[in-house]
Amino acid sequence: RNSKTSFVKGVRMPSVYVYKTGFEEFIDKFQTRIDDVFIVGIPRSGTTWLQEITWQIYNGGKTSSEPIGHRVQFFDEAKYLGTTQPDITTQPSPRLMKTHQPYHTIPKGASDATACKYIYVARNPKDVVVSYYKFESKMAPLTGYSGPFEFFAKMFLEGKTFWGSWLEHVLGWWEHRDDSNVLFLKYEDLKEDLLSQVTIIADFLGKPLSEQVLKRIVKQCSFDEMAKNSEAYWMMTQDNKLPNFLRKGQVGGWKEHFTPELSAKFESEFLSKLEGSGLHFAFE
Ligand code: PPS
Repeated sequence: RNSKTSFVKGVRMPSVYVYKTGFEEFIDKFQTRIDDVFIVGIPRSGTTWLQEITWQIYNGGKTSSEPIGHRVQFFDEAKYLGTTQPDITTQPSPRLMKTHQPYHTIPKGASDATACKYIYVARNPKDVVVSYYKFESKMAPLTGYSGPFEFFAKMFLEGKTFWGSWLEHVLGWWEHRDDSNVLFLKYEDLKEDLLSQVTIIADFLGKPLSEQVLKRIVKQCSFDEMAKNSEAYWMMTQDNKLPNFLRKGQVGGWKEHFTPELSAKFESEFLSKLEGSGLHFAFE
């Protein structure tokens, strides 16, 4: 790994986001508002997709070529010195935000009057690790990774990639799936039937939309349509060598990268530990 790691409340984060800028204090002091919405997921689980869907729901099916990080801000980058995002703390309501924080570090309202909403998206870990590796390899000059996939996968299984263990992250949020302010989604379900998932999201947000607008959002948030607007999904650092958040947008791509041994490790380290939780993933 090329970049430095900092720990924020025990969570492994890229140092550039937190180094000497007090991100931990920022989390402690952050005041949630009742109409805040956090989109949450471990990196590469589909958070950009959910940012775009949520923004369009709030904007009646409009589209925009403004960078997604300006429309739905990246909470974890709020104290990054190089950020081009507006200051989250002074943004008008309703604030839409994206974060990779696990449940235990996410800002929570002190009372019902300040409780906000969380939309969590989980994705099968085999596709996550491939997507994450591809992303981090391109990020190599900044926060990334320049070694082989096998070693990255080992770090991922050990919870040593940024934002920590996939298993703990997903299960930490899964425990709260029935909280009234939490909506737990799966990437594979969005791929399978986007209309029903967008309808569920709009209802959860208290923004019921006409069939016509829902269908428009579904069309506009397909991978191909979003890819046409790819300017909106670059990293916020104005360096065109950095990756676009969109890559392939498929389920099952892991098969091209996994050996049978690695697949068996994912089964024993992660998937067998989901048994009894009621959480299942589709892998193709
Ligand atoms: S990041 O870097 O943490 O913000 O990544 P994140 O946005 O959470 O996840 C990126 C993966 O989501 C895919 N994606 C989509 N899939 C299907 N449809 C749409 N519209 C869509 N938008 C983004 C993106 O391509 C990444 O997955 P991979 O497998 O790398 O393609």
